[in-house]
Amino acid sequence: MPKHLTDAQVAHFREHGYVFPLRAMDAAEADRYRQLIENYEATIGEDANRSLKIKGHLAYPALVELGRNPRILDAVEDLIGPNILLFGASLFAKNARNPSYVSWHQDSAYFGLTPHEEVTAWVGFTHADAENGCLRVLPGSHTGPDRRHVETFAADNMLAKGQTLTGIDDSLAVEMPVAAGEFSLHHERTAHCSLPNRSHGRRIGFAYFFIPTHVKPLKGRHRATLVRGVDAYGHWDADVLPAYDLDPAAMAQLRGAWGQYKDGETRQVADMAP
Ligand SMILES: O=C(O)CCC(=O)C(=O)O
Repeated sequence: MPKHLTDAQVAHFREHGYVFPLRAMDAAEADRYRQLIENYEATIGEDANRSLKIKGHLAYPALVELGRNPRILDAVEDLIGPNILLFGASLFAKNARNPSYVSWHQDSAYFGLTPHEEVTAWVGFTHADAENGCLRVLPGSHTGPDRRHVETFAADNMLAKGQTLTGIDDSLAVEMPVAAGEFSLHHERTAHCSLPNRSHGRRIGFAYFFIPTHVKPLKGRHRATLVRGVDAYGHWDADVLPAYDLDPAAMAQLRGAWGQYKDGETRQVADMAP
């Protein structure tokens, strides 16, 4: 019997590559996470989107803890089994009345994992809806291969390389609205995007990237954190977790991973030598 999802939700995910909305925490707790992000921005003096990426959760013990939230992990376990690694997390904060958007893309094209069993939990620190630019998915796209992305580096694209899938029929998109404290799940191969925030409020979500322990990196060794069960495979080294807010050792790992990604060392799977 599933732990959080219904049988119908598991079947929906398997067939369509996404499921929502699911409750992780109440709205007041979600608002405390929003405050955390905004306090971080006040401390560093810039938009947190510029730095809380790829391993953004390593900035704060509270963000690592959210990656262990039992309601999120129960739902993830229903899809990928009881032995779970968290290998990354990224902030996606869209300011009010702002042109920033996320183009159609597949996470799998850049995650460099095998086999393809990663599941992303997108957690709303505010509500997200059609007006403020919630996540949109292309149902059934998770069954296809990793497609080549055009790297546009477009100014308002929130993705580091402006990576874009071409030829998607946008009329088939399904919006995934969530309330503050709710989350959605999507498969790494599910094509997804989001439109600009046309509302008067900020839209903030944190995306957590989970894999079963048998999944390994296509190239080299990387770091992850065992968040549930046991790791009988040892494909990953352990993350340097923060002992306190903005712990320099954890921040160095965060910056290293983000730097490697955005400065071009991370290639899309289509461009990787066999
Ligand atoms: O929050 C968004 O608008 C996009 C999120 C995204 O691309 C992801 O969670 O993989």
